[in-house]
Amino acid sequence: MRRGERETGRRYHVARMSSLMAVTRAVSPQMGACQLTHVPRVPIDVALAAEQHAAYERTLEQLGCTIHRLPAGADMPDSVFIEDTAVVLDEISIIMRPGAASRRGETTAVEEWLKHRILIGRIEPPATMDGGDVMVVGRSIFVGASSRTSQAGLDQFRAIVEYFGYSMTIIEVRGCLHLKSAVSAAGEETLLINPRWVSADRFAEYRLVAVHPEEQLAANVMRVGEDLVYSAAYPRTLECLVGVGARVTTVDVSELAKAEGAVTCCSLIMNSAL
Ligand code: CIR
Repeated sequence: MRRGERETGRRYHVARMSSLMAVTRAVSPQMGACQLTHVPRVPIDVALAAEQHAAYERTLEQLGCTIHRLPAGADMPDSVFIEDTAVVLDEISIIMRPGAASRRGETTAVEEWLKHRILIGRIEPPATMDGGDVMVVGRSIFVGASSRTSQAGLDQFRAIVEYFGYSMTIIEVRGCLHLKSAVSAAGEETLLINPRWVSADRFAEYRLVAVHPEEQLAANVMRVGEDLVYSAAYPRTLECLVGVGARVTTVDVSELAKAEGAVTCCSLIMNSAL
């Protein structure tokens, strides 16, 4: 048997070697008091949200990630949405300064975890930036000028990422919370996009898959190696992704969506070599 193979019943599987890490953060008991901008407040079943989050973590494990779950912060209803606290590149992690004041305390534990593994940069006050506004596709970084990310945040972020040789493009976002609510990478050459919220013209060099018109919230998809993780709530758009050859695993994140979260928000994915 080769390394990575294991026998289950009569069939042999090649187990995915764990080369990725996913940092997650537990669902807060106070999640019902989360920030909301574009969706109405409805009751959240926090126990169900925690179950969905655990199933999301198991999916990431099955796709080859080692999970490191940080505990929920006290009085941090939104801390499960760890993506907004840092942007992890191969060379450096940039600690965000979230646009919502209630979320600023979330970065401390994340920085503490990251600083032992990778060089740290920071968005400094009074600038603000949320990680949900940052889409990395290879050496190209697109950053949303949303209500959470200020011009000073864009300027500071540009100085850091251009130093490391990335290109950075600012994208206007309308009608949704973050850039990655409107467009996200389904591959190195393919983006999933809601053209109502972001201009498709800005991404002319990519193959664009548009969300189904009846699924406006469907533009957030997460890459895990060669696989995609996607919300089960958008079956029509899922068909479009499968139609372009994507290998997609769906997860039920209905309770997290009530807090205006989606799949990318709930983890920081990085190479385990870091
Ligand atoms: C917030 O408004 O900050 C949270 N309730 C949702 C954050 C979702 N994060 C993301 O899309 N990256």
